[in-house]
Amino acid sequence: AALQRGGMKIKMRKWNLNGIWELHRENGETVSGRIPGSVYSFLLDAGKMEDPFYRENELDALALMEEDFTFCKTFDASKEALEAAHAAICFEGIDTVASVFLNGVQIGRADNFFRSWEWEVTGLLRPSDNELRVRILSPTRFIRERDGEYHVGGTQHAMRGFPQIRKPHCMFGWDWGPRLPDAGIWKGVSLLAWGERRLGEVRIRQRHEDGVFLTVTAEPAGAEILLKDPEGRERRIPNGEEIAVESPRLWWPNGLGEQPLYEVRVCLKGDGGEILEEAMRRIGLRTLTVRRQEDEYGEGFAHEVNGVPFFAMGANYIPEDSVLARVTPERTRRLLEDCRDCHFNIIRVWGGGYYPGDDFYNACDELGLVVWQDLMFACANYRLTDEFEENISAEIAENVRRIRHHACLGLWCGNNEMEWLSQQGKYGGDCKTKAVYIRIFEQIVPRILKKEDPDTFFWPSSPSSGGCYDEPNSPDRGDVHNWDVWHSGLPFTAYRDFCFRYLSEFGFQSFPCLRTVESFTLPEDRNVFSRVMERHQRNEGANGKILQYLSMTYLYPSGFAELLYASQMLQADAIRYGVEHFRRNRGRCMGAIYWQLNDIWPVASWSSIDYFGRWKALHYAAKRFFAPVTVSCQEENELTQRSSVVAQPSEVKNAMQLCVCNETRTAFRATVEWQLRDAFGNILQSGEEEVEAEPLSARWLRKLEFPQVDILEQHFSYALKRDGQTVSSGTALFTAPKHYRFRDPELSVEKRGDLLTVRTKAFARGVELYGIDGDAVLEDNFFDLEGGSRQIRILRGDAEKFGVRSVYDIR
Ligand code: BMA
Repeated sequence: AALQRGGMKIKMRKWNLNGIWELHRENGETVSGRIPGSVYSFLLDAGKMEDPFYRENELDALALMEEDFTFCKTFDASKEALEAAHAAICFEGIDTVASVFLNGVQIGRADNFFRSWEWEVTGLLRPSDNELRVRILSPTRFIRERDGEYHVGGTQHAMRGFPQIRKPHCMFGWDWGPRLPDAGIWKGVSLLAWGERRLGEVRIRQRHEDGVFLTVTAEPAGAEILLKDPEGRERRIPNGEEIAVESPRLWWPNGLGEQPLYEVRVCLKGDGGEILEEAMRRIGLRTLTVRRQEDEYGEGFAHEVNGVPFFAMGANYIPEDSVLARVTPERTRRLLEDCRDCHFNIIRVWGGGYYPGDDFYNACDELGLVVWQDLMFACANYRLTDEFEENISAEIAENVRRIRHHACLGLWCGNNEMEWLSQQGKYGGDCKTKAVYIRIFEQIVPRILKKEDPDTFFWPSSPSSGGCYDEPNSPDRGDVHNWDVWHSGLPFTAYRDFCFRYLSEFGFQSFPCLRTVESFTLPEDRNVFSRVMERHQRNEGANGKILQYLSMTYLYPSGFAELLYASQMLQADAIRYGVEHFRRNRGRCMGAIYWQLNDIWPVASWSSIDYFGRWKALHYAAKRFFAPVTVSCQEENELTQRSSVVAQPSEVKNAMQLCVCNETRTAFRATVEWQLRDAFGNILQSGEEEVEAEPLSARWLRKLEFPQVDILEQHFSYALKRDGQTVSSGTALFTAPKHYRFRDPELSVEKRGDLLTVRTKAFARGVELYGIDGDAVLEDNFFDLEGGSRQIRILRGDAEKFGVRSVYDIR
């Protein structure tokens, strides 16, 4: 029958079925809204639900999810669709367990958020009033019932039973995220129609060896292939045969070179030469792998691009919003640009969220952000049935095929923390769950990857030393998650006790700024131990932990806003302390990816950019400590040698040692200047040194000793200068900031156009310029100022009135 429809020549057609749909609730209520969308987005847009982020509203929003929901749409089908040899309904993503009906006939069943679904509907369509119905089961009931039959363990921050469903784990809660397991149709829906033939898989392989050789293989074999270079010159290349790329332009990560991109267009033509279907893949010419080499310390772990090992600098990415429909390509792009602008060269997509959409990878290709891609398994055990194996195999194959051609793809990683935690017997890890772990992540997953993407490096877990439960979190091999600072409560000087090979996680929490706290609180909630503030802190007791760390560093802040500010200063210093140390040990250590880049809602967390896109002190600090060329200081002072002021008197050595790090491919010649200053910024002693920093190196300078220094009144400052311009700079104290005798800097700020001028009368540490009536992202912020004034450009934002503070105000 299909052939009689005369579909032989019909080209692939696609009709969008997004837009307005209806949501039917169990109580008979009907709400209309937009797809892609969800229960929460429909109810929020219709004004039928309170903001789930506000105060304790999360609880009501969670209770809602005990219902089943039905999403419906009616649509007309064109003559072309009715007459085509094949017609299908395609869902790019359904959240999650659902039955789908067209005109009363069940066309499919979905049970995996991470997969797309295409169901043939040939013969089922009618010219008008086609009714598409998606019935979604309550996610909370679903996991409870399944887990009742067979329990699988997982992190206590998510709802019990969360690993029972292939849905982003963090939707059920995490130690930074609320329990808001929404349901819906989270990606596009369309009606497809085509004739006899369709485009199939497209595979692109590169060989780099005295030139770059490219093989594009597209199905069917008759498909035509065009290659367009970054200058826009296009040529036809043979399908399935290797060609040499003329004057190839290589793709490099941010900071190491450019990101030229080539376009591969695949085109299926009909007998008369008419185009039936087209597909496009954008690629970058590069080799990108991980170099593991045995050495005197153990085994190295370093990304290698075009044969050059580089130091990975970046952060961990988590889902951007509990209500997925609010994540737009523009918002994601902005977040990623904020990474590029702070000199990130990598981003880790963490395994408890979801595989981002194509826009994410396109942006990373363009911005030079290498992606460490976890598969979506995290902090859990799973039950390995045949059905589960088939389901995850299809999920992985589909996502790998979608993502594998991207220039930015740095590696595939099996999961987050499962090898490490199950080795410790966490989440009920017994022999059986360990055996299941090995089967999934050391057999099933690598087999799929070998078939679908043999050219991309595979790593079984993060952290891992290579698998088989062989010391997964060893400091001497593979990647490490280091939580001595924060979870284990050690002071951040403890980062210096280790020389890890590659940190894929280490982090430190802070509160978001006052404007963000105001978004979810009433004035009476604005105390960090209030019920609402505790609900917006998912790592139990951690508001107290922030105060614990605060006590080691700063005076007790008397105001709420100053406490928020102090927490951010603390976080920025902690991570800076770590990153600078890791970069100084470049070679042995080859990566520092801090936990975490962003937030899923407004919350106290490890993020450097909050839910609203506001930069915390840490993000500004990252711009300084991730800069391609930096000077940093390893101080030996009271903090590194005495545990408290009442510790037995002992001699404390006061010394400063500077180090220049160059993470570019060219040598850098510059001058390092240093000064010993008083609390007003006056210079008491100074020196300078010419340095030539080799490409991709860390270079120590001679250690400076200050046996006579007055540690409470004097401090150290340093800068790397080239052609009169400061490339990198910083200050270091000889005691904790709480004990330094800061003088009132009488800070002032003035705005003229997009320029802010800040003035100080004394040494001011951590100068923050903040919008009072709006937001602003500045070219620099939370910086140290020795005296005089400095001009700062506003990069974006609507703030007109600005306030200013510094560490002096933590009192
Ligand atoms: C790691 C991550 C996350 C978690 C974070 C902070 O373990 O993989 O699971 O949110 O630390 O605890």
